[in-house]
Amino acid sequence: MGNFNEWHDIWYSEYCMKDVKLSYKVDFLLSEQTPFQKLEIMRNGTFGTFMTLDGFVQVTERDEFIYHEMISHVPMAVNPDIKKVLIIGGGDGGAAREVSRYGSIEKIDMIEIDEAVVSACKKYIPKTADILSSEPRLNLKFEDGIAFVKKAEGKSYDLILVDSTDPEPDAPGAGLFTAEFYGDCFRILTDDGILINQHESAFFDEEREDMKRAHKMLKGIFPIAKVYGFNIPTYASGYWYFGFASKKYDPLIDHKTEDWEKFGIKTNYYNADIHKACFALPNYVKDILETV
Ligand code: AG3
Repeated sequence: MGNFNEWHDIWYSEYCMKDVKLSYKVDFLLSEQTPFQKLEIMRNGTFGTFMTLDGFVQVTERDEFIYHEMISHVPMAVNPDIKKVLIIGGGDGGAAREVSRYGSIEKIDMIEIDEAVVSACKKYIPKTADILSSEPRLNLKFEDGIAFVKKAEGKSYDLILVDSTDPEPDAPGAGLFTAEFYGDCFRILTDDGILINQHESAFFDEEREDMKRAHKMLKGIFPIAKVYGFNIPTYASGYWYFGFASKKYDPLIDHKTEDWEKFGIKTNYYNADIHKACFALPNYVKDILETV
């Protein structure tokens, strides 16, 4: 008789298309229906502990640094004087952790709709979530980000990071991919303001449509609206994008390499060459974005 565990296994699969999936051999740590979404925490030998929301991987211990460095250091290297930061979503804490590394940032308001995400990440993924208990400049509120930006004061933030889920119908992320929401972000950003948003991906059909829609809306609202990419193994196709929208800064013309180096922040993915390169887009992506 062999060891029983060698004779069965449990796999989590995420579908990229109806006929394409990415699977991980897992142990389940948590499976919960919150008031907003299905929250699951699993463990995989290669990627470590990871969280899915409504069946989509959000954060894994192994590759989260890529996403969180890219969402925060790119805007900080364009405007190193950013003082007031707003994070919408980001319940795992990874974005908050990266912006907290700047001693020059004075306040970080974080608006997460789902308290259960924060509790689960504090328990299972302290690598990203520990900061949520220890950072004095952080004001974490559990409320709807859409309602928050609607009532926030004009020109009150230098940087907004929209660290959202996908815009699946009726999911909490859907309202964060609307012209109304981006319009409110524009209003509450200072004249130096920058908006970075989770911008989906260009390869598979569904994400491509979401990406086009987001780009079209941002281009209609902000004088500067670009997208930049990064390699992330656990999101469908392995390559994902952020939007960079601002009132006056161009992410390449206004890239302040030396000022950023002075912060002395050690990174594992982001650097000045990556900053320049990530805005270079393959032709098929240029074509997609030009048609909007
Ligand atoms: N937020 C979600 C990124 C997109 C995931 N989508 C997907 N896998 N289809 C990431 C949260 C990290 N703080």
